[in-house]
Amino acid sequence: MTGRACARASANIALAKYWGKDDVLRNLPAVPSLSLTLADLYTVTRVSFDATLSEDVLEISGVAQTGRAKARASELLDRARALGSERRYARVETHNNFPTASGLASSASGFAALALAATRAAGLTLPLSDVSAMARQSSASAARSLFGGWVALDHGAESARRVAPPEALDVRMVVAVTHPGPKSVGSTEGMQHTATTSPYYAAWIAHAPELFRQVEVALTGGDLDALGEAAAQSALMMHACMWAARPPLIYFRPATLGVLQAIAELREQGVRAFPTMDAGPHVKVLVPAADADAVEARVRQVEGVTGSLQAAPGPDARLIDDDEADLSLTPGAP
Ligand code: 2P0
Repeated sequence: MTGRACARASANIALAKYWGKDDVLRNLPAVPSLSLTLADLYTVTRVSFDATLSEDVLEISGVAQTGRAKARASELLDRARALGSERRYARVETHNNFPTASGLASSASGFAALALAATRAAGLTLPLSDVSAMARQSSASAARSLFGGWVALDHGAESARRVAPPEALDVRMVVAVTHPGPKSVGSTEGMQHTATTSPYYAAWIAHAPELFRQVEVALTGGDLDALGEAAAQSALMMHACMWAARPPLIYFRPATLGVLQAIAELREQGVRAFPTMDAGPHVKVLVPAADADAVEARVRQVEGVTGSLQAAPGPDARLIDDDEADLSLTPGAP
C-alpha cells in the first residue's frame, strides 16, 4: 500500500469575518463568514504513511516542527486514520509559496492541503465538502480554502460551501505589509480572550450575520461597492470588539492606519478600494482588477509599509502529482 498523496490549497481572505466560537471542542464558529480564495498563494503538502516511523513527523519548508504545530497536524492525521484503514504514522512535508511575513494566514491553506492529502493518502476519496469539515476542526478558516472563488462557512455548518466562482467579480486583493515578523497573539487565543473580556463581543455576534448577508447579497448581485463597504465594516467591527477587550487586543501598527488613510483618499478620488484586516497589522485591499497596480503603487508609498503583493481569485484545492509538489522552494520577500 503506497499511503502517499500530495495536495495544493490556496490562501483565503475573509470579507465577512469569522471571530468567536460557539463550540470550542468541535471548533464551530459563532458567526457566518465569507471569503475570497486567492490564486498563486498556496500551500503544497505531501503526506506519506510509513511503517518505519515511530511517530508523526511534520516538516515545514524542510524544518522539522515540534510542539503545538506538530500536535495539530497529528490530530488531523488521527481523524484521517480513523476514517480510513490506515494505522501507520505519517511524514508530512509542507511548503507555503508565499512569505509568512506577508500576513496571509498559512493555517487556512495549510490545514486545507493537509486534510486533502491525508485523506487521500489514507485511501479515502471524499467530496470536497467532507474534506472541508475535517479541515474546519483544525482551523475554521481552513474549511473555506478547499473551495475556489467566493466561499461561505455558514453559522453552525460543518463545512464550507462555494457561493460564486472565481470570475464572479473581476477583482484583485492587494496586500500591504505593515510590519515584519510573526503576529503577537494567535487567532484562537485572541478570539477566546475577546469573547470572555470584551463588552462589545455580544454586539459583534448580533451584527456579524447581517454584514455576512450584505456581502453575500452584493456578491450574487455583482455589486462590488456594496460588497466592499460591508466587508470593510465587518473588519473594523471585529477589530473594535478586540480593542474593547481587557487587556485590549490591538493588532494595528501605525502603518495600518496610514494605509487606511491612503485608501480613504483614493476613495475620495473615485477609486473603488475596500480595506480589510485580519489578526495582524497588514491591510488587504479589494479592488477592481484594472486598478490593482495603481492601488498597490499608492499603498507602497505609505510610511512603514515594508512590502506588497496582489492576488487574483483562485481555484479549488486539488490533489497533485508528486513531481508537481516542489517542496524545496524558498518563499520570496513580500
Ligand atoms: C477569518 N480569522 O475569517 C478570521 C478573521 C482571523 C481574522 O479565521 O481558532 O486560524 O484555528 O479556528 O481559522 C483566523 O482564525 O482560527 C481567522 P481557529 P483560524 O479569516
